[in-house]
Amino acid sequence: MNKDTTTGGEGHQGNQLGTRHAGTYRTVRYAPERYSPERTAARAADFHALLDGRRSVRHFSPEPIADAVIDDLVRAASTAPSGAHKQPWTFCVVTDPALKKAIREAAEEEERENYSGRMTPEWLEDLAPLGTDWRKEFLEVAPCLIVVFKRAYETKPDGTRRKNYYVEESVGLASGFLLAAARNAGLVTLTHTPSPMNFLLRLLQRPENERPFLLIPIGYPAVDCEVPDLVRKPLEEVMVRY
Ligand code: IYR
Repeated sequence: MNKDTTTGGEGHQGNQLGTRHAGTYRTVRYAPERYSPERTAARAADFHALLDGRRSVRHFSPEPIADAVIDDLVRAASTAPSGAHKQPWTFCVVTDPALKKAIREAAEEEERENYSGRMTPEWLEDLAPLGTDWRKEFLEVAPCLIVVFKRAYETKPDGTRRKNYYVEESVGLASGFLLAAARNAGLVTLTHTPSPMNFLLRLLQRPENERPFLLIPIGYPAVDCEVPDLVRKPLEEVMVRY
């Protein structure tokens, strides 16, 4: 985002006089931890190493995850910056086997169509090295599915709508935080995007203002879990210094 939307500041909406309206944040002193240059370098390197060990996993162990752990992962995700601090996301946590099965069946139905015609030959060629196909067994095996919904607007108690801002950016950031939090806890995830995802609105009975954004199976890896031996771009290919 090109603006820091996490802080309060002068409210200007709906008040031409520019006075502070009710709901304007008071400010509090902010002095986050500061480290020595050595500690800073070590922490930066350690965090990179932690995230570099994250892999998208398609082979899960069915071992359950404690509810309190999921709660903290979602709390961590929900700390992400968001447009006007609207936090335009809902994290639906699915552990019920019958619901996971229904989600798998609906996702596989869409994916069967995708792999047998809806995806372009170029797309299929790009996916071939990953070995993915329409089968989504992991949606039933993983102990927990977190379905991230984006909220286009909020409905006030009087029924009027108030729009959210930078919804894609905000929900993308929150989802990234969720993946990083899971990795930090020793859990593995998959960013799964069955397409179209409207069946999730129906199965999870979400309100009109929500649209599915990502489906994230989460758990421990299967004992025989394997991942493609992929290589990440070196720094020179992803960074330009000016
Ligand atoms: N959503 C499909 C296809 C797919 C697309 C991309 I881009 C990937 O990186 C992986 C899969 C599926 O989940 O199989």
